Amino acid sequence: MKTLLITGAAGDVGTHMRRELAGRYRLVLSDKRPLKPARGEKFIRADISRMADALKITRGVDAILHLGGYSVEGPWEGILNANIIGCYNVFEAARRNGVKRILFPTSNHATGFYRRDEVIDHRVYPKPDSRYGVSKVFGEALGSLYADKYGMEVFNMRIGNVNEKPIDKRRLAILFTPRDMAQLVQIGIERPGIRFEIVYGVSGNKRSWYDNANAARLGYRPQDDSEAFAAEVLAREKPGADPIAEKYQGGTFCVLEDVPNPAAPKKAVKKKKK
Ligand code: 15L
Repeated sequence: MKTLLITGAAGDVGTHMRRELAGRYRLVLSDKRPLKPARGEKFIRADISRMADALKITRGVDAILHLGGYSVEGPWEGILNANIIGCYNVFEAARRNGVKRILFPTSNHATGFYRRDEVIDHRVYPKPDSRYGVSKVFGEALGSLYADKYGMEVFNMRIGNVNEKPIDKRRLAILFTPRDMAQLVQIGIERPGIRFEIVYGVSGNKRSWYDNANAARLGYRPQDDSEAFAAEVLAREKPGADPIAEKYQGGTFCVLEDVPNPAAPKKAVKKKKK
């Protein structure tokens, strides 16, 4: 059984992947937040913005699912530390520790400034919609360098929205159910001959704005389609959304400056003295 490191394992997507991949891989988990490992899992608390930590977590693993990082638009410093420095540290530590295969969850926000009436494939030039999107383009470029220069095997998934159901109209196009993600992740780990690939991490959504032929070529057969929820989602969609957000695939990321960081470690709340 292969050993898979999941960084950012305490987050939502990490939690889904732990459940979906349990029993298929020996799971090594890391996060800067605390996490209670289940039976058979190993947890290492680590801050990937420190190279020593990145070296520690990548030792002795067969593949890495690098979920750790800042996952929304936010202040540059947070993105810089987690998604530029942290991402570099994970790739570099993997190289030094002889780990060849990295699965990099890039994002739909790496191409978020393509219009919703366009269909794009894996060969389009990036058009990030946010600092966060730029950091994902950085990760894709870093993976390209490490594949070409050091022979690493890099599987980039431009992830949509990981959820069981679509939460709004935009997500009808980019829903990515946990079981479809687990299928794509397994292709990324198991498929022989990967050097550098970009695929879209989305379910088989009827309203998709991606031509995901590259994922299909590699064997991806999504089981889910957001269409089953379309009527219900559209009925509750409020009119009058921002016209820029409506026009582009990245939605509100195209206009927002800052949203709360879902991965921020919780601050200890001091109890008031009575
Ligand atoms: C992303 O890249 C984010 O990581 C996730 O939190 C969602 O916001 C998703 O995109 C989305 O576009 O819905």
